[in-house]
Amino acid sequence: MSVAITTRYEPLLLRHPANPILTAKDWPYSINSVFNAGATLLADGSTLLLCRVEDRRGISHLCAARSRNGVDGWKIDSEPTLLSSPKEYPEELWGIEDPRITFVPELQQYAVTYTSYSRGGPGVSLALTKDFRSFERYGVIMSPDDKDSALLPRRIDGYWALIHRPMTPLGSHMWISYSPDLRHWGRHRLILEARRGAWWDANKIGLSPPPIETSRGWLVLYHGVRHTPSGCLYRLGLALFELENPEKCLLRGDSWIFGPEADYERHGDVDDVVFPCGYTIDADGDTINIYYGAADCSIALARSSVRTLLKWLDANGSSERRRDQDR
Ligand code: BMA
Repeated sequence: MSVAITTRYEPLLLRHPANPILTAKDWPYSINSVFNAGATLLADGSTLLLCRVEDRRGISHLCAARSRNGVDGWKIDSEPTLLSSPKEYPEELWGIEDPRITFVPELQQYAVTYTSYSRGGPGVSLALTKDFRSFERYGVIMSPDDKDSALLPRRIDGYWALIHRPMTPLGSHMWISYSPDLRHWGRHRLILEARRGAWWDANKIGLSPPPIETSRGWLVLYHGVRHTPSGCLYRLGLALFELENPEKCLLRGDSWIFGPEADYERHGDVDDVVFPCGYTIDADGDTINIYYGAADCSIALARSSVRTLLKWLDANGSSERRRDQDR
């Protein structure tokens, strides 16, 4: 196998000069940190971030922030928008984390999938909302240990499809599951495996923001976790899945496309973490705004272009057949 060695790389995601765009200092009430936010555009064109807020006990809740331009002038809810309710939902005992938002045209609602941190470990929960003020909770839809989940915006062959990341002692890989009603889930299939050995995405990967629907397929940004003697290193990679069969990976990039470099990404409560949970696409249909948690302490923004990401995958991605030779 030949490996292309390059001495320089072109950054695919450009950090916004105003980074970090949201920190604990911006919050209207006392918190420890704010990071890992789901994102969506609202009907009036403004941006909504549903932020993971960690309080000063270590327990997380979700809080909405709205901005006209998606960069500054954030109007933050004056109190938590979605708090864990362990009395009705015991799986939320230790908080709710890392929301991903999918607008579902058929339901005319936003589906929010998030990690509920139970005594039995992290699981995936679902809530539907029209306005990010009231929520219809569906409870746990994937039992522990499972996280890094998002719903596809439309049915595939008549079934809702959810990407998620169950954890096993042998590795944490990305799976897809289907449901007729968003409550009962089955037909579980492995769709993307963590690599092994020295790879940047060895042993543990997970979906980052919800998949991006393009004419070429579902473009997926995923995170890979490298365990190092000084802790974990979170970086981002790219893959493309077939539109009508999202189980089929068409291309996967070999190298990571974004990793911790700026000071606010390298140092925080958890060093060396970039962790996007949401994106918005501008009116040009191409510019993508990626919102990511930095070092589990703040929210930052990086911009790219969907066309450029696809072009990069064409040049740097490999198909299933070639990947099999790497194993
Ligand atoms: C992951 C998630 C994220 C967090 C990251 C780094 O497992 O729990 O919420 O940002 O670890 O701590």
